[in-house]
Amino acid sequence: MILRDAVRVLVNNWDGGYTVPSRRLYPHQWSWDSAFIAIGNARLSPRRARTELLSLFGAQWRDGRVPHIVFNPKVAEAAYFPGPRFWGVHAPSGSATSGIVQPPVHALAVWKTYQAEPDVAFLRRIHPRLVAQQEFLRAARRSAKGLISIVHPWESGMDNSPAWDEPLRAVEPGGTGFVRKDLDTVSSAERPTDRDYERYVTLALAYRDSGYQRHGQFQVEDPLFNAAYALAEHILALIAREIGLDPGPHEREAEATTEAMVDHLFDGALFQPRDVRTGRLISSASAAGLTPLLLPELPGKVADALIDTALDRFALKDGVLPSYAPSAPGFDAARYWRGPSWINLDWLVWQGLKDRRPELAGPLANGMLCAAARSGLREYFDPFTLSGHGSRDFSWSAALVLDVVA
Ligand code: 9YW
Repeated sequence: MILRDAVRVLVNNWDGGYTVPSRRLYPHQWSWDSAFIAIGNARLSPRRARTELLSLFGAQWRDGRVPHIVFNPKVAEAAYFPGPRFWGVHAPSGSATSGIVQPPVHALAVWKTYQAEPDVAFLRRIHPRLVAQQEFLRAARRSAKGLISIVHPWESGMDNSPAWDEPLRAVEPGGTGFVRKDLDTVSSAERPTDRDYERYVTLALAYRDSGYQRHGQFQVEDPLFNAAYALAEHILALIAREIGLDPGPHEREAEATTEAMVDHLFDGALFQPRDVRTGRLISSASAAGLTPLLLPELPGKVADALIDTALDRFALKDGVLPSYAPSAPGFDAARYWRGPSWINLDWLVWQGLKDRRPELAGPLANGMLCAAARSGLREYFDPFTLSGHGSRDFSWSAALVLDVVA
């Protein structure tokens, strides 16, 4: 039943060259969604997974950035806010896109797709694009500490995480006079607040008005983003081997980034974001801080400490993970990235546990399946009751459930 549903969602949300995250709420192509969706599609139709990824990279900018949204020209401007006119920019391919990025989990998706059906021509085609994506991040976003910054909460993929409350306080909200579309579909109790949106808009406009070169008053080194970046280097080394290139530089970059993360973002129990503007770690309780478990180069002691934290503060053994620790101030079981469980975060941590601690990975996989069985393929779930929130028929929930059972 869940599997039939998952296939139905992926088939219905396919738009000919890519998959929309959700028909009503998100009617365009999103960057990290496409990566997760490809991971699920690789189990059904590797060809479709390859098409999804190539279509996203088709909208890559000349500087290597992969925009977080690629707009469908057939969808009305008013269908999503902020739409193509707000961002005001086109990729060299001619597609209207946003100008910010999302966590670079695409190399992982490419590798999973390749493992499902080894197609060397695909690897050769997408490899230079993955390299350019990483080069953009190094050129535009790397600090002296060797870590990559995000310049907008939307770039974290976890828009209103309580981790961003503190750095967002420094942003003078000026962005008003916009009309949100999300509240037509989802209850305001399950979404970011208007106050959040005012700051999101202010930051996006500042970046846009500099031609997407100089960011506004938000610059943070996020553990999930950096884990994705370092894992991408690790995977680029695997891809390089496969297509006869030198894996050495990628291996060194993966190791150096992992080391920089441990040195600068690890607080002894959890990886924390660092506010580059103040130079201080943000003391938070986000499940993003568990995702460095994905990194093969992570020292065993650090991994063990993270697993202890996952057990103590995120109730790892009980099923799905909350996106924010329930005991921490700011937690909200229903509001978007402030506590609900998300299948993509569960899946990333599950990936990090599969080889290290299979006895813990199993219950987490089971938790994801229970949530989907109880409430359907919703966008997010109450981590205690598993009741569903946000949009219905959500693509990455469908895709990653398929991957978990495969
Ligand atoms: C929005 C599409 C995107 C995800 C993000 C999520 C949300 C867009 O939806 O952002 O309008 O709120 O936060 O991670 O990629 O699924």
